[in-house]
Amino acid sequence: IRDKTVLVTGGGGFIGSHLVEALAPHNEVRVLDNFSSGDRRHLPDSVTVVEGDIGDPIALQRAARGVDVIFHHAALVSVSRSVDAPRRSNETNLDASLLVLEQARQEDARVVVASSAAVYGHPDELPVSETASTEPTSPYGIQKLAVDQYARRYADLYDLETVALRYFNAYGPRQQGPYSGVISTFLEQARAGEPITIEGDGEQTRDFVHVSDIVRANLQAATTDAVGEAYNIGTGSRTSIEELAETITDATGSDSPIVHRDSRPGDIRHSGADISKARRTLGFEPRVSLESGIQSLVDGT
Ligand code: UD2
Repeated sequence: IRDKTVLVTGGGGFIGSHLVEALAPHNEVRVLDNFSSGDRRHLPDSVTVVEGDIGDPIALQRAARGVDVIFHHAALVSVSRSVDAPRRSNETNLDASLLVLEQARQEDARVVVASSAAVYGHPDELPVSETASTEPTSPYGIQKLAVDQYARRYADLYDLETVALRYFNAYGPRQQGPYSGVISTFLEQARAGEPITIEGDGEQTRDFVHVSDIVRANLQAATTDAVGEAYNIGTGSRTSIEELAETITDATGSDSPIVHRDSRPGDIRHSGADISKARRTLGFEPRVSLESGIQSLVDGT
């Protein structure tokens, strides 16, 4: 997209900051972030930063004034924290998302919301399509499902242009910290020469999607005519955690041993996206294979 005024909530975060980078050269970009986990240093100078909570209506109003599109990426992304503190995560992930949708109504702005594979819980089919049943297994998943459904209903009820993108397992540069996902954990362990910790037997599978592919899906969602819809965003292929551990030791040349621990309570066994709807409707095509995505993380390119 070009020559638009856009707001990226959570623009200092992992996915948000990559999206900002893609938007900034051709658009007027605003970021609303409290930098609780995001980082200001990832933002280009041309971006207008509003520092504040996503749940603060005044900050949101200021950040959203006159925008054409809102990309809503501000969230508490930790599934385990949502289990420990469901109300706290609900405030940020659901209550604040409703504020964003309401603000978008005020501005008549399109909204692209970050939904998640977590809406499916234990998928009843593989690969899982958007019409599969949704039975989230965590407060986080419940919150994402509610946002996803609100987005759809705001399109019907108020004629708002909304799109929900259901991300599978995102990875890429700048993903870090305790809730960051298995790829960044394994890479850190491999680099430090520490044991690579597989939880359970390692036969569980995930659909790992590179953040640059997620960014392109967002740009496509910003212009599609097919609004009021949710789209799976993954690659369509699954990798076991065992295979992942081997790919990472190979790519890093690490001599870290691979060890097994207890599996995570409630862990999803298999997760993989049917992306035919996003392909057909958004023109979405993932470009980064897991091998090349990991290689570029290792090389720092
Ligand atoms: C991902 C998302 C989560 C939610 C969920 C939906 C991330 C970081 N999280 O959770 O937000 O959308 O999907 O289903 O993308 N593992 C190990 N060793 C480790 C760390 C993890 O074996 O040191 C295993 C873990 O037990 C799991 C798999 O790797 O089986 C993936 O774990 P994760 O935390 O990266 O992501 P996931 O799928 O639980």
